[in-house]
Amino acid sequence: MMRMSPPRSPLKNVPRVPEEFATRYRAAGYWTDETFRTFLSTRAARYPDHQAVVDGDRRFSYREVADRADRFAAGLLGQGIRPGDRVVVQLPNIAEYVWMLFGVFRIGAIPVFSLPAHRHREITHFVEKSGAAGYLVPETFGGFDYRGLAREVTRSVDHPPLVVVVGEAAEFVAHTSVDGDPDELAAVESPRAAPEDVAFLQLSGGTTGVSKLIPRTHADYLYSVRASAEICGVGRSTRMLVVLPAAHNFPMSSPGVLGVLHTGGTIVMAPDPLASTAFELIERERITMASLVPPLAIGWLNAPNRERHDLSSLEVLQVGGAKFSAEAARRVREELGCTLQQVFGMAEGLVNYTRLDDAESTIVSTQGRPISEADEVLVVDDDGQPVPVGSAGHLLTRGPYTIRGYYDAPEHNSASFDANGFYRTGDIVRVTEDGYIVVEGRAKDQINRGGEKVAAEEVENHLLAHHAVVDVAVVSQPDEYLGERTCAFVIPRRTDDGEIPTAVELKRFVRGRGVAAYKVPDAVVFVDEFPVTGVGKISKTQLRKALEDELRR
Ligand code: OOB
Repeated sequence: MMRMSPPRSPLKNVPRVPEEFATRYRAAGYWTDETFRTFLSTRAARYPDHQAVVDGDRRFSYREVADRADRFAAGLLGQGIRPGDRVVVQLPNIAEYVWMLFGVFRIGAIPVFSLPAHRHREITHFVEKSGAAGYLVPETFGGFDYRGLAREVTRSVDHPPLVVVVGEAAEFVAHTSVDGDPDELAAVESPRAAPEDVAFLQLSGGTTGVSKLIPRTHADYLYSVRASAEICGVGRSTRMLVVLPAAHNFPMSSPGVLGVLHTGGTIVMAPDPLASTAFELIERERITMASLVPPLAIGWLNAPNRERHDLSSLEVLQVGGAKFSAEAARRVREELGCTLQQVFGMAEGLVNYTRLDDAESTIVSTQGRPISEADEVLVVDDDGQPVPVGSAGHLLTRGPYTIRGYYDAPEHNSASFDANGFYRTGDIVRVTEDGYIVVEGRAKDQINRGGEKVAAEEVENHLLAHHAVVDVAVVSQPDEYLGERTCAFVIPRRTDDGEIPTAVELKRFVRGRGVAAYKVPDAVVFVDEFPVTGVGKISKTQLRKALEDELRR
């Protein structure tokens, strides 16, 4: 099939770390010359026969994974993907994820990460915004046809990317392979891989209509990977179960897939997030470590069949992405017999961990402290003034692996970063005397649905597109299982005979717009008007309070 290549252009408007800081980060050894281009091949040289990836009955050594990455890289080149091209990666937790990702890195192309839950609307945005030349999808996964999605995406963009479907990939590699023609790969080694260049674009949880893309560099990200691996004690004997979507920042690098591969350990892909699946894998694969969002951790704690499995190999359970209650946190050591590690991080950079040897009281009641002594943390009031130690305020941060701005979003950046380059996280925290962070709440207009972030504005825009919606405000509502769920307050337009749409109809409408299922509002409440603030803006605080009062009743 003929394919129109997108006009090739380098990434534009990538905010950079000022040279003064870069010099400091290099001098301190945070930033090194390593890049993702050679990351896998150096590990393969160091641990050739060690098991790198397990996926069901399939087991791959470091050498095998690196060889497949090279062949895939050559295949991509053969199909016209070039250094600097963006490639949207939408793969589930399968072994192919690892070598396809490193195949993209190998030729100096730039992955754009997306989640298996994303649909037409989101993927189209990522392809267009990044100017992607490639798009990697599974054939089907979890009963969903990604080939159909890819067809829809290619039809709606001006410059359709090359679609690579896993499952067809074997054939794809075979007929484009450079087995016996390594020159093709060698040719792209020549442009120097610059460690301070953008390595990939990661997704932000988002607070606006569409997700912003986060430009992470080789140097900044690899620093967070190395330091995380050390803090979390991973090494050759680590066997990590990957339950959360592998492309999310937490399972990717905190210390995640990359931290484990960095140190020669083994990653085991979980095909689904069910507790029963995880328990079987922990027992069979002698898993030592896993990372979960709070609802999944609570699911493990409450699973009726847990006693039937031998979970004794499990040493560390990481929980993060959303607030883990102290009550649930306390149960981890008592009931699962392993050490809990709380992880409070963000794709924009800053990651905090409780340390494995912290006192149990610190582990259960805080969200940890920053990775690096060079992470700068500010807690300020609404006027930007620092609050006294121990008081709650807005968390701002700057450091060797925190971005200075989103990709190509100058306006958004001027609101999200202060004049000194500090990132406004939108989180309300307090910092204890000994430097541990406790997350108290959130100022950003986002719903944290069990770790999945939903930008209120994005859902509001979808609802506003419905002819019978006059106005809408999306807020969080406390939920026993998810922590928070989404509730849309809607002012409906009545038809001539006084009819208004139903909640089911509006939910179906949002889903029909081609968005990830987790963005469909959990509840829809029809109202005649919204409460307003003193200056006449919709008061989301009052709406949230109304929901809480209702729940209490
Ligand atoms: C992780 O990354 P994102 O980018 O999906 O979300 C970041 C936001 C934070 O700003 C905060 O609002 C929330 O998620 N969050 C937590 C939390 N961990 C993240 N809120 C309360 N307690 C926690 N432990 O979610 C992420 C990235 C790397 C490692 C871990 C999580």
